[in-house]
Amino acid sequence: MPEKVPDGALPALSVVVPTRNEAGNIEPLVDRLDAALAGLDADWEILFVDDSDDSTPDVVEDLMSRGNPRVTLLHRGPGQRDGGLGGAVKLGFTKASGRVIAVMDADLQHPPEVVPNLVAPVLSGQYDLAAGNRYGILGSRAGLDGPARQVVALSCRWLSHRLVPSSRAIADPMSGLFALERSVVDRAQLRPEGYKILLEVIARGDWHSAANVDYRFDERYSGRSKARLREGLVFLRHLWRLSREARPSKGVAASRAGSPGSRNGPEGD
Ligand SMILES: Nc1nc2c(ncn2[C@@H]2O[C@H](COP(=O)(O)OP(=O)(O)O)[C@@H](O)[C@H]2O)c(=O)[nH]1
Ligand SMILES: [Mg+2]
Repeated sequence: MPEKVPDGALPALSVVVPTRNEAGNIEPLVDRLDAALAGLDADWEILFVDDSDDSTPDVVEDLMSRGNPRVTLLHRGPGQRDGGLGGAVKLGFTKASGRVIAVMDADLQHPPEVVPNLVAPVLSGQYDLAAGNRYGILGSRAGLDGPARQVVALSCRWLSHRLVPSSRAIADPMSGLFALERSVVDRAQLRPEGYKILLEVIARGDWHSAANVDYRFDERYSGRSKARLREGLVFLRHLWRLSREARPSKGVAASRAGSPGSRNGPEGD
């Protein structure tokens, strides 16, 4: 793939990937992102914000030492892992150099091939926030293992839309796949708890218009989910806190991209 990052220039797009023990997923993720973004008319980088105890940082460093110029690693050792997943993404926001920042999981549940569609509405300047949507006509929740987890996911989404009015513009506020203009988080006082960093961004970020981008939520490629029952309780506490500070709905400003004909969204609840 041709090198597009001129010396000294900042990339237009940073892809922030939080990782905890994802050694088996790093190479396929980087390969598929490289292929997916090969046609992007913008420079880009991948920033891994890593809290692993396995060989994930070694795998990333190996890619860097083999000369992949796009890959950057920020490893947090034991005792430095403030905020877990949400804290890692928040740190990624401050360290990423791109004008546009995308966030995605490492385990390939977020197919890298959707990233061009996800970032296009923000790179074009038309929207300042774009969120992946598992609930649209073109989307799918195939990777949510079992009916129980699907019911939990739908209930969390319903609760978010009820308790955090500004989230109603976002069809899937629980998504870990999203992109934003960095001005959305530059001055925001983010206090993420647990896994739902997008909800925190929706509630506290300085965004004005959102696009919902359908995608197929795939099976995890390698390794195991780090989500535990405890995450459910952390989410409820997070939601409760946000609901007490809730700002008005931004529904009027919202529209959709990448999901022609999609009727799924808050109004479909
Ligand atoms: N940096 C960091 N990443 C995490 C942490 N917990 C989970 N992740 C990453 O967040 C993403 C989503 O986690 P995952 O276990 O797949 O959750 P699930 O998709 O809800 O089952 C993956 O890339 C994980 O490696 C954490 O404590 N710190
Ligand atoms: Mg996962």
